[in-house]
Amino acid sequence: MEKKWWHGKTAYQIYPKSFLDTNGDGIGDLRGIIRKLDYFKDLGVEILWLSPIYCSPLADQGYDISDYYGIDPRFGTMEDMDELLSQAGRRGIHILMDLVVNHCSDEHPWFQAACRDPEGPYGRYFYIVDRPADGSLPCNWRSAFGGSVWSPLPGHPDKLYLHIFHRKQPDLNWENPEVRQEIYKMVNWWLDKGLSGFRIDAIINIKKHLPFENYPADRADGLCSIEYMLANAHGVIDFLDEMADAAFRPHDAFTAGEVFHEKEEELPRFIGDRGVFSSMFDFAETLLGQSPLGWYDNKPVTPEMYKAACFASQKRVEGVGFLCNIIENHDEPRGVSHYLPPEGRHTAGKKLLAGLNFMLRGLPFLYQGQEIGMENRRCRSIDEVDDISARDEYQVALAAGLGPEEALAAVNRFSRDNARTPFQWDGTENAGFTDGTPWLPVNENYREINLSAQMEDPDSLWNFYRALIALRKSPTYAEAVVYGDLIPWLREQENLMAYLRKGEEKTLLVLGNFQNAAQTAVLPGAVRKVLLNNLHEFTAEAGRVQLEPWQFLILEVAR
Ligand code: TEU
Ligand code: CA
Repeated sequence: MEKKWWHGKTAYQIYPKSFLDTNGDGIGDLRGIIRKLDYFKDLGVEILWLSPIYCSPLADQGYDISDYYGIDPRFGTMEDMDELLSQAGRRGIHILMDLVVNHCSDEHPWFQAACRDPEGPYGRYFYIVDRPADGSLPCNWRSAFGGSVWSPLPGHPDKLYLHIFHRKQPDLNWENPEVRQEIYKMVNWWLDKGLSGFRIDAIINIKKHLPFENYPADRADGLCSIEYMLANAHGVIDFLDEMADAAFRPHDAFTAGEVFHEKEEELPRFIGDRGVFSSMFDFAETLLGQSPLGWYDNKPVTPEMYKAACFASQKRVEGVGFLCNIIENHDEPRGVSHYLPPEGRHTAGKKLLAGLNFMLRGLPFLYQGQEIGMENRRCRSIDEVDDISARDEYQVALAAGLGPEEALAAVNRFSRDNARTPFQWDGTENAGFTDGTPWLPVNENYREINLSAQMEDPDSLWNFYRALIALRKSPTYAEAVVYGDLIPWLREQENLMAYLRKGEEKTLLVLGNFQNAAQTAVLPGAVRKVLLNNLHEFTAEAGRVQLEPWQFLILEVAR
């Protein structure tokens, strides 16, 4: 596999709205990110992905863009962005933006022009159809945030437009070459500015299987998940290859695709040596336990499920490319609340989850607040919920016959707000996030969980992440951590997740006792060195290691 500049780095996703507010309006901003660049330098993070900061009505928190060339004034100005790029560059930090081109905002001038003249050139930028005379819909696909993907075109009750996400997010018509050229022009404009690349939003959705047709309904609403259409759609790679040639490859940009439901045989074309992307996220773990019926029907994730999913993903990309490994992102519940059972939700358990994920082969991608173990937020009423997805899932649960309390419980487990509460900088009012009123309330636990306390505590989760990042860069072990083969170890031993990372010279054994009871594990060779331990105990004798509840170890072992 060809070596790339980003392979050995650690990446981090910033959710700007909740990162740091510097002007008291309760909304995180670019100046807040600039102010904290030394924080990332100190932590060892070298790639930052910013969730969208473009001009947007924020109907879906910026994933609805009304001007791809502008910074939303709530986040700052283009001067701030330029300063962020240059200040980051000075520190060796690469900046990625979010590329949201499956759809734009209904307030984008393209869509406004399409509404004025659906038969004109901008009408062809979208999927606009005549409403069937019998009042039916062109197809029964369900939008990601509930209801049909079809809504009436404003000003034209006889026409409908397609939106896979919210009705304020009309899908761009990638079949139209003019649309594609406009997008590539914009991507090049940003890359020329000094951006290192993009995280690419919801990209599998750009290729629709046409003509529009129904699939079997999968819920009582008579609609079906978009997945059925995606399974039938072919050719997304051709669009992406064109975009890579037109923009990514000439800039040697780093790109991480948000890819779901890819076709197995297309994997090398996604992330192989001449792939359309540098990498893509591994969502196998986040999809565990998910029910087609809705959040209310989701099943808990067990350690055995987690282990199996991680190893299966590793196997799939073996010899193909690098995945971006995540515990959480802005669409997911907090990983420590989701993957750890209640009896494991303490610092030792959080370190175990951190280490097991971080040491997988691939690019570790931390999410804002993960490094201090931020947890889910509990809402007492649906009125406290901001997330449009959670509000829809609440209705889905009610429609399925759940009572309001059960429906709220489901929403609290999976709401995207869980990951979007303000970053907990310190124990002062509003966790040091803002002097004003935060746009989304700070998690009530900020006095116990905050960065300032963890920076002072050598045994904190934060210092553990720092040690993991340092190990990934250490001259002695980097080769094994970054490029070493991943070989599952004692795979059948229940609630033990263990693997070898076999490099050219060093072999590491990663061990996690994913349960609230001790167990022992057979060693593959003599222990040379304990590189990381989330507890103080360490007992190895007669070729076995004793593991305390929730113990996590990285050992250098003889080959
Ligand atoms: O998420 C995409 C998304 O929600 C889907 O890909 C979905 O998770 C998948 O189909 C599961 O089967 C991205 C952003 O991360 C999210 O915040 C946005 O709301 C969404 O796109 C729309 O831009
Ligand atoms: Ca602000």
